[in-house]
Amino acid sequence: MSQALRLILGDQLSPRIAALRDVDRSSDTILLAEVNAEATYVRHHKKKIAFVFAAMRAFAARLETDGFRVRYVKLDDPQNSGSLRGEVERALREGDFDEIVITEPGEHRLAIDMAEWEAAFGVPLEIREDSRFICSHAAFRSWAQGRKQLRMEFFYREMRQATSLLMDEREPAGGRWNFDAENRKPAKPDLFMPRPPRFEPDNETEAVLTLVADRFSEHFGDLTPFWFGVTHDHAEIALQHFLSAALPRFGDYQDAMLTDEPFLYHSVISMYLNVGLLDARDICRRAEEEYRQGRAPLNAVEGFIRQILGWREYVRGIYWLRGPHYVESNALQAKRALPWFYWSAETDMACMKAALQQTKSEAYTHHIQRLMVTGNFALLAGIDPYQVHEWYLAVYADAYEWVEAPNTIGMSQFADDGLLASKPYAASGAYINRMSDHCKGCIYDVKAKQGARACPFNYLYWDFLVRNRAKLSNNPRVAPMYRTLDGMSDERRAEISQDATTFLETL
Ligand code: FAD
Ligand code: DLZ
Ligand code: SF4
Repeated sequence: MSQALRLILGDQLSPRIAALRDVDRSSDTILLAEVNAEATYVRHHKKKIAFVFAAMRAFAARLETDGFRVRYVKLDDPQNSGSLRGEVERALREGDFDEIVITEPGEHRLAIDMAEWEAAFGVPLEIREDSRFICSHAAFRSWAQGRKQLRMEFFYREMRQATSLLMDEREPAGGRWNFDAENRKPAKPDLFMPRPPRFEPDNETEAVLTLVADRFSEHFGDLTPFWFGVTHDHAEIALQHFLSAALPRFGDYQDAMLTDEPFLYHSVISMYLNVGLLDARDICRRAEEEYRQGRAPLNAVEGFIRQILGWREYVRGIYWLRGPHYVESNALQAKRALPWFYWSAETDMACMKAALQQTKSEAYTHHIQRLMVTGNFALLAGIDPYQVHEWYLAVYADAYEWVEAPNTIGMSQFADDGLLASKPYAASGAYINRMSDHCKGCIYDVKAKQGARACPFNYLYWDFLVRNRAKLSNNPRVAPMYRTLDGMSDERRAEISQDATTFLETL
């Protein structure tokens, strides 16, 4: 009888994962391995490592309860070879397998390594497509083929039609594809805040926390309090809480920021979804049901579904389409080193401090904090996009390269020359002031344009446009800003350059 070794990665914890299709309980072995190589390819946030290990252990226990044969390798197993390749090799040596079955990984780094395994081990290797994604590689390639621009909005409309999500016959529900124009309200601190459910660590999770504290003490981030769910049941509670308590206002306050409310009306499910504790199709269908049952308005439900059916599927398509060198893109030739305060959170800029402190304590910030605060600052300051990419990959509990890299390199840093974004997401302090309560507690003056007290985002914004004129001035969406810049006096332009130089030298 043939015996298969089925490898499940730390972000593939779904009972319906492709590698488990046709699994034979009596002969096959399912391998999960906590390995140093995966915990350190960037210095992941301690909470992220603890989350992945604890969720892996919980999933392995569930598989065992369901009668599967599981080979689970803990990080502190004395025999642990330290890498996935090493653990597969060791399992093959110690067992009698005539086949390896895996689901494609979420990163070029591992995909390149795994493609060599069949030859290296002399055992047939089957690599299955990851069917958790709604858009297959072939479907994305065929959508992208022959298009000059790969805009998310058009991809998203086709996904709506292909899945029938939020469709009334052949028309989009409510007569429009996109309700974003209604989704830009600043939040007030006195609003009811739904806040995500917090879960007490069980004994196994406590053991993981001890292990991570011991082995990864040098890594970034606060390990405790650890409140993430680690099972499918926990993730389901978090999703249900979001659907009933937060989704109705998700649209309205999607872009808002408040210093003391890290989560606002966001779902805080990306870490669960990305490791397989939740399913993208299921989430979208259930969000639609909230609208159909009259429990959530269309602007909220459409905005939410667009993030998952649109953005999430789209960035994954781009990642695999553009290949392993995409992360090295640097269209704006930005060379400055990542400032140390990205790790320490020691900065006087109140908006940056809030986002960075929250990153350190929660391994989470919401999209606008990532894009318009930490990402915007790195863009304006001309930070090397590869260093920005490594930072985002390390610090968030939901970060895997297939989703992080296009968001950072493309959407946030414009390093792919506009493949993803039709214009750079660059903004002065006025945007942050409009969407948040940060500026009133800041030592900088958001209204001041010049001098030591002026908000750094203000002069950095114009200096960014000056530095990147050759690349950006012909972009029709940026051209109006160049007209404003060109209307400024020489003296004003000199002040901008002086303020920016003085500030950037302090980084
Ligand atoms: P919500 O705001 O509630 O959105 C719902 C879901 O939609 C999210 O859980 C997520 O699955 C999906 N989603 C929303 N926006 C995006 C997007 N732009 N791309 C892909 N999926 C999206 N998301 C990650 O999952 N992992 C990352 O490593 C990651 N890195 C990012 C880096 C940068 C620079 C930026 C600008 C964005 C990044 N995002 C990333 C996208 C987004 O910020 C997070 O998905 C979101 O903040 C997660 O919080 P939430 O679950 O509360 O999301
Ligand atoms: C993120 C992560 C971590 C921290 N540790 C492990 C691990 O020990 N074993 C494992 O199989 N996977 C881990 N992962 C997830 C992988 O890094 C992830 O599968 C790849 O980055 C591809 O997305
Ligand atoms: Fe941020 Fe500028 Fe506002 Fe300070 S004044 S919080 S630096 S936008």
